[in-house]
Amino acid sequence: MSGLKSNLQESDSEDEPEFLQYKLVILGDGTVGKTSLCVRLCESEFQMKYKQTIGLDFFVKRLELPNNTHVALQIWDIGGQSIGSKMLSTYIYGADAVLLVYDITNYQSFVNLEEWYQVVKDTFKSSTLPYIALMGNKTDLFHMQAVKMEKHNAMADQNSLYSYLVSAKTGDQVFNTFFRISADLSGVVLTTEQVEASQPILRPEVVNYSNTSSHETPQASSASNIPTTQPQPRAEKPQSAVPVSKPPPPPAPAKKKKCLIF
Ligand SMILES: Nc1nc2c(ncn2[C@@H]2O[C@H](COP(=O)(O)OP(=O)(O)OP(=O)(O)O)[C@@H](O)[C@H]2O)c(=O)[nH]1
Ligand SMILES: [Mg+2]
Repeated sequence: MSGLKSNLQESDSEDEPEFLQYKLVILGDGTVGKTSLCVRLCESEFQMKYKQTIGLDFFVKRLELPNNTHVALQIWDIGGQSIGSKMLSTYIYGADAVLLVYDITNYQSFVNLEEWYQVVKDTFKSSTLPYIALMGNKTDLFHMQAVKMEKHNAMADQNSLYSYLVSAKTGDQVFNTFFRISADLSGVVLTTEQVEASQPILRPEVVNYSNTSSHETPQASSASNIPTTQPQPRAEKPQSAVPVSKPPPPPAPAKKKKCLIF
């Protein structure tokens, strides 16, 4: 009996590792780079060739946070064609976090996030919404930016969304964004140094643009969307510490879940 008691006391100890699991759902139009983000995060790779996700795909990413906290992210990569599917709400159901991803060079993919976001709100109805982030991908194509940062920031602010800019191609901000999301979900407070240290060193890649396919150089949806002025100061720093805009208040009580997939 005393052995049991001491074991219980030990498991409450601060030094004891904690294993947590979260369901993270990635939504957004086709070709915005959802699968590429998952592959970059989980396999440290990037494919130029587009392979459409039919239905959905799964990825698992394990991260170690400070304070001996181990997180397993169970990532649901939803195909962009699922927007009209009756299954979509089922996929979103029970998510701890939802990433609304758009392509910064494709204005329509940003506009269409309203529709994806609406499905999330409809799925959770009156219950508390999960952690939701607005994520602009393809920052390596910043020179072809079609979504003004004012628009990005306005959507994030108006809906109290977390806000990130990443590049699945170069890997810029990918790992530390997911590191930060994991910490936010777990209630672990990170210093800027810890976030920056979490980003692996990225090897520069020489790109032969004469061989690039249409997917590598998507066109801005209309000339009027191409920014004519410099982005706002905070928007000019997509390479800096994530998130790019002031985060909304922390999501309703950080959910701690015992992990089943370690
Ligand atoms: N330049 C650039 N291209 C990218 C980036 N991320 C993805 N791509 C390219 O964009 C295309 C679409 O990427 P996917 O990851 O398959 O897009 P998806 O959102 O999963 O698309 P669906 O499966 O149809 O929903 C591919 O050709 C990728 O190589 C990026 O950060 N930069
Ligand atoms: Mg995909």
